[in-house]
Amino acid sequence: MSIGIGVIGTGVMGAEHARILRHETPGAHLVGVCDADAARAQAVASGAAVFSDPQSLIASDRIDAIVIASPDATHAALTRACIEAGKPVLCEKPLASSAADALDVVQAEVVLGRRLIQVGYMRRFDPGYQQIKRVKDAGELGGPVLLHNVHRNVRAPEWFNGSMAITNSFVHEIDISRWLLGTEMVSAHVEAGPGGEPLMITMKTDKNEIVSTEVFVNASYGYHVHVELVGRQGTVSLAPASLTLVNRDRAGGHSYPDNWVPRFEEAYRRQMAEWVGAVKSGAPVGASAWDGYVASAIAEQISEALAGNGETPLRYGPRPSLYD
Ligand code: ISE
Repeated sequence: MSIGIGVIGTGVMGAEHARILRHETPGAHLVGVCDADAARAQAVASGAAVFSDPQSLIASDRIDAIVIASPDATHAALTRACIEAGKPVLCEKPLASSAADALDVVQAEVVLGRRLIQVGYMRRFDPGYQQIKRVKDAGELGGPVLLHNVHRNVRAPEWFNGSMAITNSFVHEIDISRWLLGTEMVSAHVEAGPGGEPLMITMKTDKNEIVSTEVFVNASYGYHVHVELVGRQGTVSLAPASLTLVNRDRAGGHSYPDNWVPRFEEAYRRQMAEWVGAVKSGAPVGASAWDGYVASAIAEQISEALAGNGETPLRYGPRPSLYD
């Protein structure tokens, strides 16, 4: 049976999810889309239905599961509406724009007693990150002591405001670092460079590992994400994510994409395929609502620290057994 999917939000990510669903996801089909900009929704629908509002899309009996890719501030209310309708969701990160709203989503799922939410922390499906996790879990490097992350964008998206370098960009490193190391973050320190960026964020885990991250959302030269895991007997890092090396103008090297869509193309494709598989089997994969809450809670506390003295212990509520 093919799963009928609705996509809420048809900006950069909604359009990409719709494309992947239409052309690259066996076992699912795009039923309809909706967006505050009706013309944009129409362009992405190309033949699928265009719903006038998210509520009617969620309620449609032709739609079995929903992808949420609307602005960050709408995620929590829309995921709660999907939980009320009993429909599975792949929600773009972050799960919510505040820790309190993310916790409301977790609580709604706990009341339901069933996991319906997967948060779109797609790096968990990237072949490079997966290989790093395999090497680390096999114990080939000895115990991990340090994880260095680099997160550089060409320029901040035009819709960035306030502390979105933390709540929208750095949340990726919070999630992937927790996933790679399998430990929980307990404290953080943040500093900003001249004029406010880049940000340098250092977290400590409950096993005393150090997680350092540079977040530079106006780095100009290309979209560049990097990580190196340092163990007591060796290190493993991502290789340049380029298929070719070009020699030209007396220089040689690999190229960088303009943004995250080409860089994480394979991760987005695998994420969608595995989510559709999970919808069918009922066995969840990827980042849970709890993971989404922890990422947003840490991001919020680090944003507050940036406005203060830069240091913060990290606190979150107890994890419900639904997420064990
Ligand atoms: C964007 O929203 C993403 O999710 C990208 O993966 C990230 O690298 C970028 O910094 C965010 O703004």
